[in-house]
Formats: sequence, structure tokens, C-alpha cells
Amino acid sequence: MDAYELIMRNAEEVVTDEEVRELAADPAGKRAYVGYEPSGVLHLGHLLTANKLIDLQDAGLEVVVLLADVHAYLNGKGTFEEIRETAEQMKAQFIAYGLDEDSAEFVYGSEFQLDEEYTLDLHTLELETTLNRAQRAMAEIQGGDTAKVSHVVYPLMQTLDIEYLDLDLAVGGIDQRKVHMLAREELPELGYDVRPALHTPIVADLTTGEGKMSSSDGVTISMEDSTEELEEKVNSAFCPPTADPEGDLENPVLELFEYHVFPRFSEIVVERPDEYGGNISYERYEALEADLESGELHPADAKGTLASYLDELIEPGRQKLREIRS
Ligand code: NAL
Repeated sequence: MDAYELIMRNAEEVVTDEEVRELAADPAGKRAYVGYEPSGVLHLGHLLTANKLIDLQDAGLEVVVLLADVHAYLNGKGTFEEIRETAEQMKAQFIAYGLDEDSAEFVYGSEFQLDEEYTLDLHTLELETTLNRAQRAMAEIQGGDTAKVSHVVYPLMQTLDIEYLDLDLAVGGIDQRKVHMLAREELPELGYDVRPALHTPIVADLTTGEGKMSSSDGVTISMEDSTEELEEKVNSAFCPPTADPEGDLENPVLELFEYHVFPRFSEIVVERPDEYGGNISYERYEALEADLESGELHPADAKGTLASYLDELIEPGRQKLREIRS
């Protein structure tokens, strides 16, 4: 794959394609980031954007991981001390997952977001932005309860970070798109450049195929799951024999293969006894999808294979968590 194809793999949306093509044409020294509100345990939602960072590294970009401690504080995730501690744990799990410390830069938000210049720029943005606009940007991020003043400051800081971390590409789940659109509108108001954004899909809830899989609602797989728990979750997942079931439903088993397994392994082997057709190996996601649709691959075999590859992916992070906690 060339740089453009690597950048675009499994992206749900880029804004704009032309800007991303320009970046792909000359990736050396260009910086891309993902920001995460620290949480003690990584789940597949975090790993989906981490996979994108690995693609971007392979495409020749520098990647920056923002451990957004101040943002988590603004979003009511605990005391600052608790958040700092979970940020440390998160960083250790990302490194265990494969984001190399020598090639990925880890930055705590609090390292620069409390500086005088940043704070004054933030107040300028506060003056420039209507409450309504900032609240809309946060609609998919804020955790449901009554909006606080902190919730409208949050997207403005995310906007400024793109400038202060000297980034050339902002990456996030599709739930971040309104913040990135706000950033594209507002950065020029401060005399800063507009940057392209890349949004990854969000995997549907495992058991229903509806909405999104996250730790807050529904079932997700995390670095905390034992092999048995992981197998149990995957085995009870919704897996109709098509990638596009009726209505708003998705096939989460196929989504996990597409977004989590195929990007990290060059060959996937489904192990089957000879009487059930013997082993099948896949180098491309599309071939596996086609076999599930045609009935050549049984959902139970797809699930067993998915569970074992996911288990391999989370094993280093699981071990790291055990170390941290012992
Ligand atoms: C992502 C988050 C928080 C702050 C950021 C700052 C700059 C770039 C990205 C950032 C976390 C994200 C979430 N808003 O909902 O997890």
C-alpha cells in the first residue's frame, strides 16, 4: 500500500480528501495525533484509533498521543490526581499494544494547556464562539448529564491543541467530527492554519449490532478481559451471515475482523477439522466477508477465529495491567 492508501485504510471520513492527498505526497516530518481522555483500561474503541496511528507511522508520519488529562478533568472523570494515575496506566498499555515509545510521542495535556499564552488564546476563542456552537460540538462526547461551563471549554481546548502540538492531521473516532469542524472554522480566526481531519468508524455494540460499542453502554472487549471472558463475549456476538444486515444494524464480528484483525496480521487462518472443510487462510478482509455471506465460512468458526486473534492482540496489554496492579 502507498502512503495515501495506508492513511485512508478503514477511514470513515476525511476532511478534506485533497488536503490528505497533499499530506500523503510528502509525509516526512508531518505530525498526526489522537487525543484520549485517560481511562485505566484500554478497550477496543481506543485500539481502533491506535491501529490508525500505526498505519500513519507506516505511511511515514510522526504520531503524537495526547493523554488529555485536563480534558478528562473538564468532562468530570475524577480528581486530577486520579486522572494522572490512569493516564500513566493508559500509556503503558498503548506501548504494550505496539505504539513504540521511540517513534510515538506521548504528551500530557497539562504539560502545555496551563501556560499563559495558551490560556489567553483560549479566552480569545471563548470570545469568538457562541455557546450554542460549542455545545453542539460536544453533543456526542459529553456524558449525558446537564452541560456545565467546562463542557463548552472542552472543544475549544481540543481546537487549540491542534495548533499547540503543531499537528498536520487530527485523527479521532467519527464522534469527534463536530469538534474537528469547529477547529477548522475557528483556527483561522486566531491566524492559525486549517488542518485536515481523519475519522475512524465506531464499532457497533457486540451483542445487538446497534449503535456503538463502548465501555459506558453495552458490551466491549478490553485489556482486562481474560481469554475465557473474551471468548464468551465474541461467541455471544450478533453475527448475521451478511456484512449489511437490515436497517441500522451492523455485523460487529465482521467489523472487528476488518478494523482490528486484518490491519495487524498479514494472514488469518481459520482452523477447522477436515470433516468441516479443513483450514482456510485469508489475506484480505473482503475474502472472509464473501465466505461468510456464501455460507462457506460458518459464523461459529468466524467467531472462534476472531476470539483467538483478538486475544493475541490484547495479551501484551493484559500482562502489563497485571504488572501494574501487582
Ligand atoms: C481528544 C480528546 C480530548 C482532547 C483532545 C485534544 C486534542 C486532540 C484530541 C483530543 C478526547 C476525545 C474523546 N474528545 O472524546 O475521547
